[in-house]
Amino acid sequence: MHDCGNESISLVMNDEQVSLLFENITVENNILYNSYKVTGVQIGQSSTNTYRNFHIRNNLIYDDPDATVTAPEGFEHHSIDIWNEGTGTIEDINIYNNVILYTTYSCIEVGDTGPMTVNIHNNTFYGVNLNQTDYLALVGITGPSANATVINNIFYNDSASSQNCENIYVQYAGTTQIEYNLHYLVDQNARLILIVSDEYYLSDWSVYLADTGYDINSPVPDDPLFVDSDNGDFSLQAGSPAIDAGTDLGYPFQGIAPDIGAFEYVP
Ligand SMILES: [Ca+2]
Repeated sequence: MHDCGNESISLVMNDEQVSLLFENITVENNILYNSYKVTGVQIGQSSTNTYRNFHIRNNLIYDDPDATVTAPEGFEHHSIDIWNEGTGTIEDINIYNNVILYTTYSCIEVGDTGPMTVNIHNNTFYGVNLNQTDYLALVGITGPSANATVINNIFYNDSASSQNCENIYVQYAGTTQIEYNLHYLVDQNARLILIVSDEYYLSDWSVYLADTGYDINSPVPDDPLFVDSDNGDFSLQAGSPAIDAGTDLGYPFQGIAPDIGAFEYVP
């Protein structure tokens, strides 16, 4: 699915006069690219509905890294956008085993004011569109009532230090859990993490762990060693620091422990 005029996949119930239950949705095994607003999946509402038990998995979502077009009309151009402007609950939203490439604003945003529970697990985030001048982050948790877990993900960030596109931005101190992720910055001077207004660079790695309690069990940032990222192969080479470095979240795995990222290394 590609070059859509708005979102590729939109899971939105809005402006209803009654409170509805929207549940048990799976979006899997899609290739989604180059859309006008949200390239991958949008999940949102501005009312009193309850959303629960969504699974967004095994999708490849990407934009053209060389595109010069910015989403117009003030749109934020996310790869996956989850927002709750209402008072209903968006809960048990599970985003895992996806590969998201060359985002133009953020790979995933969890935003707006309503309550949300979102699990971001075992995804591979790779690269940004370097022609853009405004980014959120690879993953942005920007809702004051967002309850997110960000675990077992690879962040391969090639943005320049001048672009302020960190791997993770958490706007409000709260209940976000960040663990067992493998971070990598091509530009070692780029901003790694932004928590509320505290920014951390690679040289601050141990300070970041001590200050926030995030990523304490994550490997030291390093190149994940993809097999052939130039040709779209984001599986892991032997010797990758992502192999057996994750934590068991209940998904199948090889070897002594789960790997970090979307693909388990098979010897
Ligand atoms: Ca493993």
